[in-house]
Parts: sequence; structure tokens; C-alpha cells
Amino acid sequence: MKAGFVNIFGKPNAGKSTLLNALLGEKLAIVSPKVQTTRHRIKGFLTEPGEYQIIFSDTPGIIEPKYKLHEKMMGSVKSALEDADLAVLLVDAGDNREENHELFDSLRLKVPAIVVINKTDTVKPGTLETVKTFFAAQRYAKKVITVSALKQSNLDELKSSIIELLPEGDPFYSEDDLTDLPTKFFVAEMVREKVFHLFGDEIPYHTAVLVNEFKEKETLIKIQADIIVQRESQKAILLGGKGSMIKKIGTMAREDIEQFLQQKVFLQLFIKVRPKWRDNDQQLKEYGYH
Ligand code: GDP
Ligand code: K
Ligand code: MG
Repeated sequence: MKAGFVNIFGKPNAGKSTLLNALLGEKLAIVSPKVQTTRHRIKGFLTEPGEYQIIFSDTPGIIEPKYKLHEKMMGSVKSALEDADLAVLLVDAGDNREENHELFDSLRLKVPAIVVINKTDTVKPGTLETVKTFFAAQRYAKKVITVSALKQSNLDELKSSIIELLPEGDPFYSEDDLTDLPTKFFVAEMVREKVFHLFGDEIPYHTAVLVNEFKEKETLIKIQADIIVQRESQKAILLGGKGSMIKKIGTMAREDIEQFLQQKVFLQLFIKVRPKWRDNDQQLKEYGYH
């Protein structure tokens, strides 16, 4: 059978997390229109017993680090560069192709790559042809495929091209597993996603989520999590008048978590102020940024 690691790289907002979710048919990676939503390397497994096991990695978008959290984020991109069997270089069809090319070229990939042109639903067919021709001429491009991750179009072609390029080998993970990350991680991410969706500008970038309690009771799962911010003023915004905003975050996150766990959930959220957590090694570690 075919088995191997396929790592998805690209600029912020190219659609990496959307593509991972679409390929797996499960929402593992949080998505937002804002850059730097994804902070970890998220692995998801697609297994057809006896035929293939694809281990996909979503990665944070590639950026210049500005604070320690950024350094940790780019560390996870680096580790993904090193252990891939195949790279998916994801580009937004409407984005500047020279810039994307420079980025892909600078990765100095040692493994074959498929250039995947995403968001085909947003450009004219003529534009798409030009972008396709441009990337097909690059030396790192073993193949060029056009998809819309959002509309889930042409994903089967992408999947079969990936399988074709994977090495022969035994599966790395059990065929029942979907990911190697703990459930707690996904719970924290779903809360964090709501902060990305509900708040503009800087708030999401100052926020982390820590799950303190995850208890399976008879009829439901009780979860307690802290939303960490850097300043009192941010705490006030997250709370909202009479706690209206934190309530909204809680309701939206709970619905997602229930969908993910297929169980009833009682979710309790607290907001904590931890000045400069983004530059504090110990706090970064505590919040899961290793
Ligand atoms: P990432 O930063 O590369 O992980 O990108 P995300 O997956 O978070 O997506 C960034 C934004 O692009 C989100 O608003 C997505 O809904 C949107 N997006 C992703 N794929 C597509 C697509 O195929 N078509 C369109 N129109 N939007 C997309
Ligand atoms: K994003
Ligand atoms: Mg992402």
C-alpha cells in the first residue's frame, strides 16, 4: 500500500486549513479570513485500509517572526518541511504569482511538490490558465492541480495525484485514527476560532485558550477553559456588556464542540489576563505552543 506524509504550505489565507478539512471531510483545523489563525502543525489522517494512508499536515502560513509565539509557529513549519514525502504548495488563484513563486522557491524542497491552485471559484477561466502555465514551468512543480477547497471541487483529482506520488509502505497510524492531537486541543481551537470570528483587529492575536477540565459525565461532557488575553481592556471587550460577548463565544463554541464530539457539552469559560504571554516561554508552553 501507499503511505506517507503530505505537508501543506502556503502564504497566510491561501486556504490551507480549509483544504485539510475538505480532504478529510472533518473540521480539524480552524478557519478564518484573518491571517495567522493557525498556530500549530495539525495532522489529519486519510486511510483506505490496504490501499493508502495519507498523513496530511496543515501548517501556519509562512511569515517573518515578530514575537516568540511567531517563532514557535515558524518552528512548526520548519519541522513540516523536514519530514514530508510530498509537499502541497497552495496558492490563491487570485494572488500575486511571482510572490508565491519566490516563497515556494525559497523553501528549497528536497521532496516532490504538487502546486495546488486554490479558490478557482474566484477567478475567470483565462486567469486560471495563465496561473497554471506559470507554475507548471517551475522546477519544484511535479504537477499542477486547480481546486476550490471551499466548494470542494476537483479534490478527487488532487487525492489521486497525491496517492500516485506517495511511497510504498506500511501505515504509520491505526486506520481508525483521524489525528494524533488530543481532543482537548481541538476543543481549545474551537473556542479560539470564535474569538477570530467575533472580534476585529488585534484581539484574536492576543488570545490563547487553555482547557483546564475535560470530564466525561454520564449524560454530558463538562469542559472548563480559560481565554487568555494580555490586557484588562481586552478582557472587558471579550466580556462585553453584561457578559454578552463571552456568552456568545460560549454558545457558538459549544455547538461546534458538540458536533465534533457527537455528545452534549457543558462549557464554562473564564477570561484571564496574562500580560505579555506571547513572549513568555513558560506560558507559551502551558498554552500548547512548544
Ligand atoms: P489558511 O490561512 O491558509 O489556513 O486559510 P484558511 O483555510 O483559514 O482560509 C482563509 C480564507 O479563505 C477563509 O475565509 C476561507 O473561507 C477562504 N477560502 C479558502 N478556500 C477557498 C476557496 O476555495 N474559495 C473561496 N472563495 N474562499 C476560500
Ligand atoms: K486564515
Ligand atoms: Mg490555517
